[in-house]
Amino acid sequence: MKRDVAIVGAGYVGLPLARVFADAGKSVVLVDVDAERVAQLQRGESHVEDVPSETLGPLVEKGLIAATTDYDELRDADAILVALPTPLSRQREPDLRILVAASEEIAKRLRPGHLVVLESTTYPGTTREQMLPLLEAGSGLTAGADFHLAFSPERVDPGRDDWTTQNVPKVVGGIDDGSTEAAASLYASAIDEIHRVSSPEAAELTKLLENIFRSVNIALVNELAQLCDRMGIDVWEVVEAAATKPFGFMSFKPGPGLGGHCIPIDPFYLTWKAREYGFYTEFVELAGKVNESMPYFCRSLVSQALNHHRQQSLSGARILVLGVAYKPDIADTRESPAVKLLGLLRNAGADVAYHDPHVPSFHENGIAMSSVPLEPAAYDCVVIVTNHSSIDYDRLVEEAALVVDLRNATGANGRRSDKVWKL
Ligand code: SAJ
Repeated sequence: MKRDVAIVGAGYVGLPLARVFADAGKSVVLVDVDAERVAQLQRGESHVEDVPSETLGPLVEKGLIAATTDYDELRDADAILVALPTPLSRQREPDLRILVAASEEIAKRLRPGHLVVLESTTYPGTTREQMLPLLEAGSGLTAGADFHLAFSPERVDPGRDDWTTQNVPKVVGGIDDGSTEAAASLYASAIDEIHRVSSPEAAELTKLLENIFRSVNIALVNELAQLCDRMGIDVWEVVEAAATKPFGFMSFKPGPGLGGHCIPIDPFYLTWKAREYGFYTEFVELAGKVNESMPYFCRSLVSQALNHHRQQSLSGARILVLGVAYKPDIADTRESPAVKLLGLLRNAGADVAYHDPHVPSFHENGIAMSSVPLEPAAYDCVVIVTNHSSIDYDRLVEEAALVVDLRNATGANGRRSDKVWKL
């Protein structure tokens, strides 16, 4: 069946993208290798919080959104958008195996007139150096002349509903003007604002700048948090005060480290590519080091709190980790610093449980656990690692014997209470 748009990858990027095109009346087919996920989507059931089943269902019933594991359906689509994971290898280098495999499958179905757009966050050069040759080799076609090829970074902020795929400006950069215009006009049919750049490399680096900007600034306040701990200054008070400056400052908050599938990972895509040019992105790497040290710093904070407040060591202490998702009010635990901290506390001999209203259970980093009821008094220490808004933190402080607050969830009350230790 002819489709306006095919989206390869039905994940947290692909599904909101499908929704926004369907809302604009376009017919969309989602192509994914996960047969169970495809079957769910065909039933109108969503696995992505940002696109609830109540929204997806009617679009599937109307035939505006379909899902398949069959790459052959790409032939009948006018445009092919690729929204696949770009993880790091164990050596923390770009792992493009998923993208390469998909490009080879796409190439077999490529035909003259097709538009292909890569949305996955990756290093500058991926579209032109990796994807283009695979598409040409597998199809016998010539990029630019026979089919259009561009990069357009995804800018999904999971859990956010004020800035959405529809109203966040879309950056597009093609291998030539024709490709840029083809991508721009496709996205313009469903997205409010389009911003053209001169090449896929510029678009790829735009996304990395956005995410590295966050990683570096979070690392700055994380470093200050460690200094403030030694100086006896409340870093949260300082960040809040600096945020009163109406210009020239953007506030970031310290925490137990970086989670998610973007901020902790994307900077290393640029670091890796820069080496090809004999260039060392020292800022980026230092930020990574500082952010990755935070779970260890927080472990020592818990140890100090138990020691000073209850003359207890970590070993044998009953600890409740409150919030294991990688950020508040979502269920995703990927790369979550809470999971790293939980493992460190366990390795130190503590008896650790977790409570997270959004995460009934998880299996990450070789740790598989289920959420326990929130009973603060049953533990020697409660560690607030992810500050979900549904928790009553004042009540927690009343009921708990000791609280270590890594997110300033207890706010001013935390400052005043002698049983609250804050990052
Ligand atoms: N974090 C801090 N301090 C802060 C902000 C965040 O410690 O001041 C931590 C969070 O707890 C989380 C991690 O950093 O563990 C990442 O947080 P995030 O707010 O960047 O959330 P992501 O990774 O889900 O979404 C980000 C997008 N977020 C924002 O722009 C606010 C955006 O950078 C990208 O569109 C998206 O990643 C992506 O897909 O690249």
